[in-house]
Amino acid sequence: MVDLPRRSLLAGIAALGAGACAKINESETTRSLVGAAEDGHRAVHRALAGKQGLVPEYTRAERSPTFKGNGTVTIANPFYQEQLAKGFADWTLEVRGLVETPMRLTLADIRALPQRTQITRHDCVEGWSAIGEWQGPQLSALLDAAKVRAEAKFIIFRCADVLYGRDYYESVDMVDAYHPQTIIAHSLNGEPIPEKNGAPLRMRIERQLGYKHAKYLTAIEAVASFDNVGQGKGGFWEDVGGYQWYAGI
Ligand SMILES: Nc1nc2c(c(=O)[nH]1)N[C@H]1C(S)=C(S)[C@@H](COP(=O)(O)O)O[C@H]1N2
Ligand SMILES: [Mo]
Repeated sequence: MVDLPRRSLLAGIAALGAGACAKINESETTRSLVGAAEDGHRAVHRALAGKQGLVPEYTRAERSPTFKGNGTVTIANPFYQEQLAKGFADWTLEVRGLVETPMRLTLADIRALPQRTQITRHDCVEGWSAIGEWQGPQLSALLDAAKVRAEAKFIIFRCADVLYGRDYYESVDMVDAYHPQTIIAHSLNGEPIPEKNGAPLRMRIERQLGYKHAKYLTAIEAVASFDNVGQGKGGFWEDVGGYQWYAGI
């Protein structure tokens, strides 16, 4: 594990350049992943939406007055509460697994990266939606800086909360991981993300349903399969509730 100072992370991203994203999106890995999709819905959705299709973005006036908290809304653990009280000064996000350069980033590192702001609609399978303005770096920037290995097929999101006795986690394929609207958000409606919505960092994966948007993010892990991850279905609700792993909208 290397604790990369901010400068080397930024230099790494600059060295890879804007072309790195396009290169990965057009790679054989991505094409064969899409071609080999077992799930019919996923294959059709990918074909219709196109690999880089963007979901609609809204105006500030269209934002919901409140953004509901769902699932875990508070974390009892003393370290979390201490960090919450002091603005997450010692919180870190680890990038690990099948990457050439594992990294550990502070919130300051995350805020210093190029930022994307997007006003999008969150859809929960429980039957509610909310529109919010999210800000943070694209996940693709971190993955490019960490240099994901060719054998990696999925990105796992590890979280700080335990729900019904199990660690919450989620995962996406490389198409969603490198999607331009997939960001690691640190702010909601111009303020640091509140505790109920996943402080200090939560995923926004805009072409997927609500349960994929992992809150209380602690680590991002590149893997080749779900064999040794949770119960093997790629996510908390997939493991315990029989939810679909591919939750494309
Ligand atoms: N770590 C973690 N992430 C999570 C959940 C959770 O309980 N824990 N709930 C999921 C569900 S079902 C939804 S709809 C959204 C809710 O996000 P919100 O609390 O900001 O509304 O977070 C998702 N991500
Ligand atoms: Mo949800």
